[in-house]
Amino acid sequence: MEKITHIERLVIAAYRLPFKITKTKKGYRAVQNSGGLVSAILALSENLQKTKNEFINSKIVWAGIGDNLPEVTFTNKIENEHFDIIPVEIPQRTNELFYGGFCNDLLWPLFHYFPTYCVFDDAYYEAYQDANARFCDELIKIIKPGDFIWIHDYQLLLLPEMLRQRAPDVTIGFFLHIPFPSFELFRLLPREWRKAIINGMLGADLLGFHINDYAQHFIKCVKRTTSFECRQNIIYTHHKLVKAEAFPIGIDFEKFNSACLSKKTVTVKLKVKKILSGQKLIFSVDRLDYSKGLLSRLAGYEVFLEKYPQWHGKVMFNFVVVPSRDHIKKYKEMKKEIESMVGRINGKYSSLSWRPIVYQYKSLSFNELVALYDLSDVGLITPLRDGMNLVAKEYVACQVTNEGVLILSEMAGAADELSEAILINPFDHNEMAEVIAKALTMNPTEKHERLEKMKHRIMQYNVFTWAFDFFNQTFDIKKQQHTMATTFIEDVITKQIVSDYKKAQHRTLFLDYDGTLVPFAKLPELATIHQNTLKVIRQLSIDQKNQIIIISGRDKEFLDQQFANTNVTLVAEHGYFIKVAGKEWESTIKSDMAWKETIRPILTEFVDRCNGTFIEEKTGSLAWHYRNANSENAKVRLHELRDRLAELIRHKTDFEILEGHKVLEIKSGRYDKGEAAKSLLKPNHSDFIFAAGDDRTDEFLFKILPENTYTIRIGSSPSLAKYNITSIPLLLKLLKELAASV
Ligand code: GDG
Repeated sequence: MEKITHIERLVIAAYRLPFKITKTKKGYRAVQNSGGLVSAILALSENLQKTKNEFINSKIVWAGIGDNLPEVTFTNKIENEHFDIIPVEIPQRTNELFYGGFCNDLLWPLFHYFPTYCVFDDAYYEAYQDANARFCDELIKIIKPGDFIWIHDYQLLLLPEMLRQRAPDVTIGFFLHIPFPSFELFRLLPREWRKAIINGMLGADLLGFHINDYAQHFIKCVKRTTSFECRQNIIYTHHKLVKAEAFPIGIDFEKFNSACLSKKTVTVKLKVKKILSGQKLIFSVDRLDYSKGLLSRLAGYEVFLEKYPQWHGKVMFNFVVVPSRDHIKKYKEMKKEIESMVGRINGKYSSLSWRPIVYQYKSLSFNELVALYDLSDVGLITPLRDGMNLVAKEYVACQVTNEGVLILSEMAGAADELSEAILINPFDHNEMAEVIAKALTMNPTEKHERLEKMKHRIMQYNVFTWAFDFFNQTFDIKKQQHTMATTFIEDVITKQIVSDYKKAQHRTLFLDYDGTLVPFAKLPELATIHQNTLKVIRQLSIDQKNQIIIISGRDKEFLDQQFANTNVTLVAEHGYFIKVAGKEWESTIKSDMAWKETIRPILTEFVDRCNGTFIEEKTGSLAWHYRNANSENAKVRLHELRDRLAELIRHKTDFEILEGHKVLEIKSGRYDKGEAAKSLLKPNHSDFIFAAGDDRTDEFLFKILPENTYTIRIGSSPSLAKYNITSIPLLLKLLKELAASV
């Protein structure tokens, strides 16, 4: 598959259109909205136009809900210089239950760690499904081959899979702008909703989160909700790979930075300076929301006023709250509480000539915002939980004429990149008071050094890098999907294999044992080889042109019993031991097995805690089998065990975890089936190579074999193997055909 270097058309799907739609004489006209996502995509579109960038070949399409939708239909063309707009119509009542209900009464508080604010209502969920389906219906009408669909945020978690069902080949990226919570929070959702959300998201090719913690939380939720394999950041769903990755959203650094010196901003700054008349300025701006920590911030500032009377009359806190959702009861109450607290603090500390807090409940113009960022001595940004927080980044970009200090909550995603800010716990009011005092007296050199490092970082990874990084990684995962694609073997391929086999003079066949030649049984020792299968293997192995290699995780004694009196080469314990046909067993490595003493007690503990599981001990490994346990219990324990072992592996390198079918095996880290196969393949010797296996241990084998090998994986999992075959009997049929063909 060739490298994708451009996008034919970018289609954004996000809850709200980036514009309010107004009617004009000529038709409908779109007027720009504000907000984090809109700013980001708008900046991207402007940049593409300005630089005549050919990465995206046509105008960006944006599908979303408009503000006065009843008037707007698809027959009305909506003009806009940046986007082609696709309005999605959702009946008002559905929208209330969907957006006001499921999104803002459930997902928003839950994902921001406010479980007590959550409202669980079946009608909300139905509306959420309905709204996502309506987005899907509209998108399906316009999707063309080559489109890149980029879905945004928690309002549309079901949409990726809905689209995938109806347009299987389309490229879908999804980006979540809020945190993804840990499983402890996520599991509060009813089981059915949880599953639907995870499966819904997994319809995408790439899932983007602000920081790695959120991506890891998501992966953990996938593990606990589905049976899909996850390796590092890749999830192996039934038919494709999906990647979950961190992409910290950036800002248009240049735009903010250069605006500090614009004429309009300078005029605002002069006015503000006059009002300040030498006082230090602390500044914050946020939407009205409980996640932003507004009350806690006021409480911290109050402690500061109490502890540091020397600052009275010398500092002013400009506390700007931008109106948002204030028709909702909880928000209305919060607004009241904020206003009463501001009143109380001002009442307590004000003098005739000084007010400690200047509270504004309004939206600022861009130049006012930039002027206040630049002029302030302290940016006090203390959300209780925030996906990223763009304000913090904008604050840093705007430190141009008066360098200030950023105080930032460690609960904001932005804290990962802005580590030179003063990071605080926003619940700790004493700490907040202390750091305000520290920031107000910080020396200019320290301020400058801290800012420079942060500026450099956000200048490099700006909103454009963010978007292009996302696009490029989507292309990468598409390529990987292609490599791992599941192609079921068909008659024509079988015929080709048989014909190549017949022609060949030196053939090598690698055959895994469990799940490939023999079905799984209740106990490993019961999975013995069937006489008919053995007959085929014998037939194959007596052919002088053939080298038959049974390559298995089993121990050597077991393999000796099963393949007694056959002329096959045996590989036991994933390559720890090899017995070339007609010779004796040899171990391939000399390894120190001291780690077993650490692992054995852990596995014993898990056997005690999970009924039906058992340990199998081999020379080079210890295996925990859970095929006979209740699958729900086993799944939970398996995750715990993986976590425990992962913790140990971080400190040790002498063993590794290998996962097979219903077995987790810990083995010495220096060998695998791939290494064993390499040692058995004579370079350029075989003119026909064939390999069959059923689980991820066989992927090591598939990986190292030459390009022209016929590699086959049993089952439908994505694989490095060229082909998948649905069942063991079908593979045996194929082997029989090979044996009979000469
Ligand atoms: C969500 C996530 C994530 C604010 N007040 C004014 C104003 N703004 C602009 C800011 C900034 C944006 O709005 C706010 O972005 P945040 O990131 O701080 O917060 P959310 O709106 O909650 O955004 C958040 C973000 O999505 C992006 O992924 O970072 O975690 O919750 O750009 O400048 N702009 C103007 N006047 C204002 O009064 N002009």
